[in-house]
Amino acid sequence: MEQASLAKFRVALLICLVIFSETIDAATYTVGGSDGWTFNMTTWPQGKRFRAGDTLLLKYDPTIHNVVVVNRRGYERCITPVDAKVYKTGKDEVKLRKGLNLFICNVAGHCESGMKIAIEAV
Ligand SMILES: [Cu+2]
Repeated sequence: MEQASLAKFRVALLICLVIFSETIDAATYTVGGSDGWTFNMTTWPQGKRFRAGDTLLLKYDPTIHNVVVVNRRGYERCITPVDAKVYKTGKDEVKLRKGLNLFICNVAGHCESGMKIAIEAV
């Protein structure tokens, strides 16, 4: 292989490795402690660093709770935005987007009791 095409090949290989390593780096985090997605969650997960593409696994009793994707106003005031995505299987996997990812449980009183999380993904 001549020098120039060898260099191109190396660059291409490097790009593939970077893409591949980012893919395998994506992690799954189970939300909460042994009780899973529940009340008083606002300090979870203290000190953990999340990346866009990581997955949150929210485990809970679907007859009692749900998971609603909200905006900042929804998070602060416990309001469900129109057309909000609602998860309700009791074992939901949510992929994090870059920036702030906000979730509440919109069962009456639950968000107000701290059943909400704010996750910053870089
Ligand atoms: Cu709830």
